[in-house]
Amino acid sequence: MYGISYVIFKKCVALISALMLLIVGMDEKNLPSPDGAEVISRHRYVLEDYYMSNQGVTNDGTYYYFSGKKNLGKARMSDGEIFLINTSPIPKELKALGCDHIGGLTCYDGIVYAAIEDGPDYLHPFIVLYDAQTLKFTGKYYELPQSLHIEGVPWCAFDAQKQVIYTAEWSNAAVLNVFSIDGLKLIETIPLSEPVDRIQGAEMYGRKLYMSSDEENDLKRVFSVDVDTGEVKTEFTRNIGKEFEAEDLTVYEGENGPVICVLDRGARRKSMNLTKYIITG
Ligand SMILES: [Ca+2]
Repeated sequence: MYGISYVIFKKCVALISALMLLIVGMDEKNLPSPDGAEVISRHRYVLEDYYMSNQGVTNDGTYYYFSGKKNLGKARMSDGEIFLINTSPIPKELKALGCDHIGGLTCYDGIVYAAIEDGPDYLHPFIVLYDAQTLKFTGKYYELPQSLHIEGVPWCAFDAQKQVIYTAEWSNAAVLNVFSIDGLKLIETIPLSEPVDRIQGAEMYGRKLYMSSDEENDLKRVFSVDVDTGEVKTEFTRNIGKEFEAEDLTVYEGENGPVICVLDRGARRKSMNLTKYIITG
């Protein structure tokens, strides 16, 4: 039996959560429509869930994996509910180097790969591996070349076909960095047809790397890079507004092509939206 104080506490949290969701829902009831895409659903996260989900997102077809700045969360894709968390995922050796920020996530074959950086000088960019089932640290991490990540490592994305991981610089990235899965060794860099700025996260679908940009205007576009040619394209324009902070994205196979799920931090900085888009051209 739960104690009466625990039951009251849980009921209070549920009430505060419902009120916050109501306020955010009213705040955001007239969001502009995207160009070149259609919104198919939006899931909001507040309170504890906000701290588990305000940076990164990836999926394995059954579960979403989220990162907060210092946390990890796992949710069912069927209802979006976070049911498993890890509130101390950064390995202590990396904390000792000043690493205090988990960014974008990607996953493959039961492993969640997290981009983790230090600050304010960004001397130690890492990719850290977690067990997707438990969210526990696997004991494996790899330091990336600092010369390729002078403003940290904001995201990483797995290419299952080539068995490589991509990263890029935060500001006006001119190339994609391509790392082997075995030991995260730099294989090559792919020149981009045009620079991409303030990319918060990315994920592969087909031969395209989809990217979420936190550009400093209202557009908050989703770009793609053809990883075989480096050709950059605007996939769609979200028009979400500059009061939102665009974060990572993830992509899964829908009935008629990719479903692109983009994380945004709300205008009050107290809620997250995971918005699903389908591309309409
Ligand atoms: Ca991602």
